[in-house]
Amino acid sequence: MERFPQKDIEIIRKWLDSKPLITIITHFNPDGDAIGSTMALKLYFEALGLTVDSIFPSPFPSYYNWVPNVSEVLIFSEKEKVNFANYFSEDRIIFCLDFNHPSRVNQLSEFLGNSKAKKILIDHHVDPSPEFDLSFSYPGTSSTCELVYDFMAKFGITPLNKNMATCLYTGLLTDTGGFQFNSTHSSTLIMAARLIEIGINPNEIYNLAFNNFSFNRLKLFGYCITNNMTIVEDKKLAYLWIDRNTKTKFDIQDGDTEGLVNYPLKVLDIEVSVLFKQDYDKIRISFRSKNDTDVNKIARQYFNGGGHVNAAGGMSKKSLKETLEYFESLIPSIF
Ligand SMILES: [Mn+2]
Repeated sequence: MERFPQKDIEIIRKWLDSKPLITIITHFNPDGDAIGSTMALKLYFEALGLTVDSIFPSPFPSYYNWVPNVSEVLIFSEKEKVNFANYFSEDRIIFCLDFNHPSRVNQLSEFLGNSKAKKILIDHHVDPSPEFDLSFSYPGTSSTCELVYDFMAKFGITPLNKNMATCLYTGLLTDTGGFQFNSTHSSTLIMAARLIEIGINPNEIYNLAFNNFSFNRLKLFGYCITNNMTIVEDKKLAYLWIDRNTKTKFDIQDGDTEGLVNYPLKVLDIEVSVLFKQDYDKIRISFRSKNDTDVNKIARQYFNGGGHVNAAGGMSKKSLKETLEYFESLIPSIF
């Protein structure tokens, strides 16, 4: 499928002609792709002389504080909620990056849902909701960063600079798990090559994005793998859980459990991994697979979530114990 058809590019060109204010918003708990795509597009539009406000619905993990210009992002807080209405006014163009449904922006979903502004979706999650004025939804693509890169190439006018390229590479690298997932296509690697030609430092970005643990985070991973993991060998499945006490014990930050769900997959014979995290009012669930087990389908059907074939998220309003029991009851039929 041709991405960003020329007729749609011309529509956006027309919308941007009068130099409207631009809002860029991404999903809550922003990851490397959400952060990278937001910052790259912000820098690009600013290079075109436009004024851009970028918004994260919740704080970003501190280990991404090196992403170029990320300190300029407005981070939603309940206390300042009224001020955030301004960023959704009718005269704006709103770019929605790396999510497929207004509910993914949490407390800002009302503002976004009710906004009369033109809304443009650029995303790679399946089944986007229909309310966007322009929807560039390409599931199967490595990352929203790859799509933003394509958009910039089509839109043209100003070349990519090193900061934009660093932002884009961050999302490309993290959403493919270091170019390991099925979503790593030739287009993904060609893009990576172009970004290296622009002058990014892939080794440095890799270390900043992946080799950035605190000692507590490392110990937490070790603890959970040792004490809180069940292996179902005949199903090639492992699942782990983190309760609030464990979080307190290791004094971990939001985002520090990121990546733990991938560890069981390091075992040759494990093909699906699931992580249950006890939050204040719910259990957050992460699914990963390294074969064709469609965890998106499982997350959607049983755990109010979704995502991609090999990586998805869901949640449960039951207790941790009940959620685990429910999951265990499903194992014989879904795996
Ligand atoms: Mn993404």
